[in-house]
Amino acid sequence: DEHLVNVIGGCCGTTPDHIATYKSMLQGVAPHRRSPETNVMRLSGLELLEIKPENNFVNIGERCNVAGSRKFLRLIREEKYEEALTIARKQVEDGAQVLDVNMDEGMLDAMKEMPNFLHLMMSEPDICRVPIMIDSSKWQVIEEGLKCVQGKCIVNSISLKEGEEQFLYQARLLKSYGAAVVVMAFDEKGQADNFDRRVEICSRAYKLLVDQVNFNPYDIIFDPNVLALATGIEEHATYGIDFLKATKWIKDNLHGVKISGGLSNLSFSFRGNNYIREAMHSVFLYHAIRAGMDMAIVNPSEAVLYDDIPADVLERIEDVIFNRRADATDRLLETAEQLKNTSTGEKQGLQDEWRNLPLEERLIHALQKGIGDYMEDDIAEALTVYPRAVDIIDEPLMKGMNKVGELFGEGKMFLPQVVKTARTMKKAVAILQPVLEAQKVSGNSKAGTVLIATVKGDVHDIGKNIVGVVLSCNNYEVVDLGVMVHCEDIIRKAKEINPDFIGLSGLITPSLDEMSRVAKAMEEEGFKMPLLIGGATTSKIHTAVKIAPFYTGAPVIHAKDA
Ligand code: THG
Repeated sequence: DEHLVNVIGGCCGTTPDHIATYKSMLQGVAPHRRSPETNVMRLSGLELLEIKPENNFVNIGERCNVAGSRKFLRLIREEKYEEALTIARKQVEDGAQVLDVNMDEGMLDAMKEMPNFLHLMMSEPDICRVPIMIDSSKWQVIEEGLKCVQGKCIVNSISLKEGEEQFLYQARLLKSYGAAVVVMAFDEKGQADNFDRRVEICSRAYKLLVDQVNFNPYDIIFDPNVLALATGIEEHATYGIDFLKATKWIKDNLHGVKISGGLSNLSFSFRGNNYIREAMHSVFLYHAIRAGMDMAIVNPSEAVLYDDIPADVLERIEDVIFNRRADATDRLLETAEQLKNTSTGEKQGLQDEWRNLPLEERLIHALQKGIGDYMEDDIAEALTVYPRAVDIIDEPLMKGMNKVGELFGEGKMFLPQVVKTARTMKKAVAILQPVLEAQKVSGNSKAGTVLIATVKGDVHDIGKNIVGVVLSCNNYEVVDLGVMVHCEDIIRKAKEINPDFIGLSGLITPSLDEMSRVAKAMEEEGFKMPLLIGGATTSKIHTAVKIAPFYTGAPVIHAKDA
């Protein structure tokens, strides 16, 4: 009578007679009719979550991610599922309105872990009252996950990186599962990292979804790629402002869609300094929400509020986000350093004191701080002290670089500082170059040639580009094949240039399988150069267990960083 049901029946204990009596009771009764479509995004766990303009902003908890939390990874690896569930519960208590779940890690069987953990979540009412975001870069894992969730979930993610056919196939399946979807701004050429590419890819994906699949626009979430800011690499300086501009464009032009992003990606450069990271997150969110961002994958327990950020810190963060000045990264680093050791007694006036140190210490100091200003003078002096130019590289300069490596490893230096250091090294080497040439005995002053590539299926290259910069600053010739590079192309190029080693990079889990494939191909070719494995999902153990056995020509080495 309340028009709530479409089907009536009975199970154990009922008989055909019992069921038959329904028939007479149901004469003239109208079944449930589908509610008209609304102009809002609707998601659900046990409870409905409507995303309307007046909701302001939706928090998606990031912590149940084996790639984004060491603790969660350890708990899953050790099968401590009860404790892993407490991480999910705490996020809901801290205000998460959706929970992201990601099991992509080289040594885990995500096909097993995803359904297992989702089933456990589904039986905890205080967890599963919120919608789930199934996060994986493997389509099969997403499908396994879709079979486990109740309510209307979000799938994170699909993209055009493998072409339209695959995209349409996946979108149709998602529609039949009734899921909402995150579409990453990737295509066959790679990851969108400027305004135009973001607009190009999202418009194309929108047309395909709406016109060809008849996907409900209110079920589409675009992720225009939140990328790391203040990395020290010039090309990255526009990442923040272009994201904000693209967000606004998408909201103004692609009717109905929502915008999301992984907020913590933004501050990877400042790992180890949580205050600056959290402050960057809240400043970026403040502007992103104004540009039209509807939701973001965040750590819901972060506590730094936009309003509490001191004006000078805020200004420096905004300088970085809006790319307002050339020295924005340097100035933010300075602030980060000050906030780290607030009791630092270093006065402005003392800053040049290091010029009075002995030569070797001055060179080391200059490298460590990335100060190139006095390099000409110091190198000229060094040339009168060291017998050969190459000794200057081998001794003080390398000592400085090793010190930098050590500090970076201990989390005491941040990426942009390391990049600056590498540039200073490059400057020193450039000054020495003519002398090196003149003193050269045999014909080779290069440290070596390296062939690097992001493997097939993977569009990420920011880390690899940084490695490329650092290597070339250290006198290597770097041949970079780019992203989504097919195994055959890597082999062909290696045969042509015979590099001293090959470096494979990847950020997502499927890349791990692809790396094993390249190792096998290198074995078949009888290659003899070392293979270096690097990138976010790679690990020492995965390299040892799943890649190294396939290639016997030379060592296979897991490389944590440049
Ligand atoms: N877009 C979409 N999905 C995504 C991302 C995105 N999913 C994954 C990721 N990016 C968002 N999730 C995280 C989770 C954690 C962190 C960053 C992004 C993170 N973790 C700390 C670190 O690595 O320094 C914490 C480490 C720890 O606790 O062990 O920064 O962009 N669609």
